[in-house]
Amino acid sequence: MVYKSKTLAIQLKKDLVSMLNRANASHTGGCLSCLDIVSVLYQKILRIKPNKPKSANRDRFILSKGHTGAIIFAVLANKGFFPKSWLDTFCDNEGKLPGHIDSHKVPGVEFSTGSLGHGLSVGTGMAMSLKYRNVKSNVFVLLSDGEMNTGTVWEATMFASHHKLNNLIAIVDKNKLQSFGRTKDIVNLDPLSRKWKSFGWKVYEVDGHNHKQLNEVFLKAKKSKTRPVIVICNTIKGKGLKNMEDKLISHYRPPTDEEVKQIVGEVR
Ligand SMILES: Cc1ncc(C[n+]2csc(CCOP(=O)(O)OP(=O)(O)O)c2C)c(N)n1
Repeated sequence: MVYKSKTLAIQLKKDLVSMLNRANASHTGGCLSCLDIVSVLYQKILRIKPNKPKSANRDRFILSKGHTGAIIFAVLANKGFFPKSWLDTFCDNEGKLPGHIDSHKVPGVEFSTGSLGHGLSVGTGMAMSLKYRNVKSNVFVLLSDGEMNTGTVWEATMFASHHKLNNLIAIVDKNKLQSFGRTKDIVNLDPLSRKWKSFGWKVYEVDGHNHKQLNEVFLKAKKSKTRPVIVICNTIKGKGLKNMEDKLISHYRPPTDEEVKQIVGEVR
């Protein structure tokens, strides 16, 4: 079965490498590790409308790992939230799209992030407010593994299970690398799944590049009756660029002209 989200993923990869190369920007690795997750969410799961980005019953998506805003800008442009030409202004001084994700400037962005560790707390508040108002929407928060070294993540984790926020779905892009090394060497998170279970969450673990698994797990997560859900996605930092896969340099280095040519499939 061919998933339409795979077609979107191919386009996103082309747009992403072009954007990062043109802007000479970093965070290639962290964008590529969550590209498949983002493709499945935006193609198959999130209830959102480009012509009504603020509709009351929309699903909310928060990118807690805000340094990888480029991948969300690429998907929002492809979904029609704003013209694709905006992608050519990514990171420009007077451009439409800043380096980190920004809800004040970009239609379809739910919350500005970049200082790591805050997205889950904000998502928890949103989920609680939706429940109080009896709005049947889900809140999805995409976190990086490195940001779980931050204490606020664990406060939100306790709070959400205490309040039985079954409309909250956290997703971890577990690419196992952060800015200065391997997550296991900096502050080890494992056994991650057991930690979240002990905090009262329903936990799923999947291959974060497998669209079938991602689609199925998100559909299951939306049906949770009493508990918040976390989907731990095992991913590869720099996925899809041979010289970057599982390499620390992918955190910093933009795609080269040669890599863009390979991915886009045409001479620029
Ligand atoms: C509070 C905070 N401290 C430091 C940084 C600088 N910083 C940017 S990305 C990053 C870590 C990247 O690793 P990870 O969080 O695992 O993200 P990914 O590998 O998915 O890119 C850091 C420390 C930040 N953005 N926020």
